[in-house]
Formats: sequence, structure tokens, C-alpha cells
Amino acid sequence: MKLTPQVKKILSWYESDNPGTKANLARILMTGRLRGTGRMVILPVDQGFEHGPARSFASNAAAYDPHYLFDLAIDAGLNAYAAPLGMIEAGASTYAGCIPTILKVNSSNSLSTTKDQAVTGTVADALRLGCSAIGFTIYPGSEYQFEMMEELRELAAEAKDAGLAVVVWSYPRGPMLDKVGETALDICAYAAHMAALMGAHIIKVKPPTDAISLEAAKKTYKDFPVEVSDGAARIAHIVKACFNGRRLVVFSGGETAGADSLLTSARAIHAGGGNGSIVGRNAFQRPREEALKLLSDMIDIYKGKA
Ligand code: FBP
Repeated sequence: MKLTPQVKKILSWYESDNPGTKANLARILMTGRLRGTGRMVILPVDQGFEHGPARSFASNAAAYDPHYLFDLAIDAGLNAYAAPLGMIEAGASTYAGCIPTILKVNSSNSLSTTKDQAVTGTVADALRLGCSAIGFTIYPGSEYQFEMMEELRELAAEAKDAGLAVVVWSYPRGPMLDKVGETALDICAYAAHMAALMGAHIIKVKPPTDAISLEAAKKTYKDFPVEVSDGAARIAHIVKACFNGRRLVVFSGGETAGADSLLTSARAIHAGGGNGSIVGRNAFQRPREEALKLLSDMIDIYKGKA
């Protein structure tokens, strides 16, 4: 496989990584319809943990079957498929080598009252299952944020030693953040930057809103304004927070919504220089043909065709 100049350039930004990690990043970047472009669309399916099985799969019961999810990611021409241990294990032989996988190694659930995640997978699991990366969530702002960051430090070091890439979901939540604060532009940028500082190769955040939430940051944003009403400018601000674009950043899809809102969000991500989308519910909760069409339309946007 010949790497494109764009992928070579991206790999050069990861100056400390060994060839194994770079090869795994290249696998993700060189797979699917967006291969070679530096853009990505990834399917994440950990919502069974996060929200429970019925809330995740009842609206499209075919998605209860882990093989359906692998097929969806492959047939849509996505870059990678991310899921917790059991879900990856359930398709590991059938789909070995078919699509890069990201093993989600920590998980939360809706029965918990604390903003924390349990470690539910290991680097050894990721290697045994042929995954390209581990995925780990941190909740900046939670009472458990420091323990989560310390867990990430250990797992990320182990993953990098083993030649895997590290994908960090950075979702601000906790006592000092209200619902607006969780997706406010300044807080999203802060969360993305912390993931970069923790050594993430790929950073995943929610698309930021136009709110500026942290009291201590308001003066700075007043003195150095961001065009918050413009979606692309908000994305560009997050890209800057990811080492001025030297770290890959992708944006999540959120609850299932109209196709138009997802495509608008993809256009903003594309125009703002983000690296793509990681879309779960909006993909697997739709009937398969509809999901394939929506994912194809998103990919066209990232190819600059739409
Ligand atoms: P979605 O596209 O379904 O939003 O998936 C992205 C994701 O990060 C999942 O990996 C995770 O399960 C979910 O969002 C968490 O969502 P929330 O923070 O809203 O509970």
C-alpha cells in the first residue's frame, strides 16, 4: 500500500511514535472511501453500555447483532469500527482484517450515578483481537477526572509500546458543568486540548455550540473573539486546540436526528479543517439502506464533492 502525501504528512506529526503505531494510524487513514484523504468516518458502538440495549438498538432491531454493525461499517466504506470487548470479540474471526478496529477499553453505564468509567478491556485484548487502537473516555470536570486521566496515562503508554494508536473520547461533564457547559465552545476546546496533552493520536469531542461557559475564560474570548455563530469557525477553533491541527480530531454524531442536521454538521467540520465524524446512533438506529445513504452523503462532503 502506497501512502498518500497527506497521510505521510499526518504521520510526520506523531514524532515520538514507533513504526507499529504509525502503521496502525496509517491503516485507519488508508481504509474505506476516505482512504488517503486525511479525513475519516468511524462507526462507534458502545451505546449498549452507555445507554442500554433497548435505547440503542430497539429502533433498528437488526443492530442487536454485532455482525450487522461490522457489516455496516465495512459496506459503508468507513475508516474504522470502535466497540467494547464483547462486541469486537463477537465478530473477531469473521471480520479479521476486514476493517481497522478500535477497542473501547473503558465504559460507563446509565445505572451509575457517578461520572466515571470502568476499565473494561486491556491492551492485550486489543492485540489479541487485531485492533489498530485502543479507545478511552475521559470526563474532564468530573469528580473522577484525575483517576481517569491516570488510567489513560498507563493504558496509553502500554498501547504505544505495543504499537497501537490511542483514541480519546473527551467529554466534559461533572458538578461545575451544566448541560450548556458540556458542549460550550471554550469547554470543548479545553477538553480536546487536554486529550492532546495526554498523548492521544485521535481526539473525539462533541460538536461545540456557540456558548462560552467557563467564567475565567470569558475575558480572553472577549479580547480574542471567535466567530461563534459560524459552525466552521467553531470547528477551526477546536482544531487549533488540537496542537494547531497536528492531532487528528473527529466529532461525534449525538442522538439520532434528521439527516440534514448531520450533513450540516459534516459540512462545518469539513470547512473548519476537522478530520471527520464518529457517528453511532445516527447510523445504526436507521434502517440499513438509509444509514448507508447518509454515511455516503457524509463521505461525499469530506471528499469535497458535496
Ligand atoms: P453517537 O454518534 O451515537 O453520539 O456516538 C458517539 C458517542 O461518543 C458514543 O461512543 C458514546 O456511547 C456516546 O456518544 C455517548 O453519548 P452521551 O455522552 O450523549 O451519553
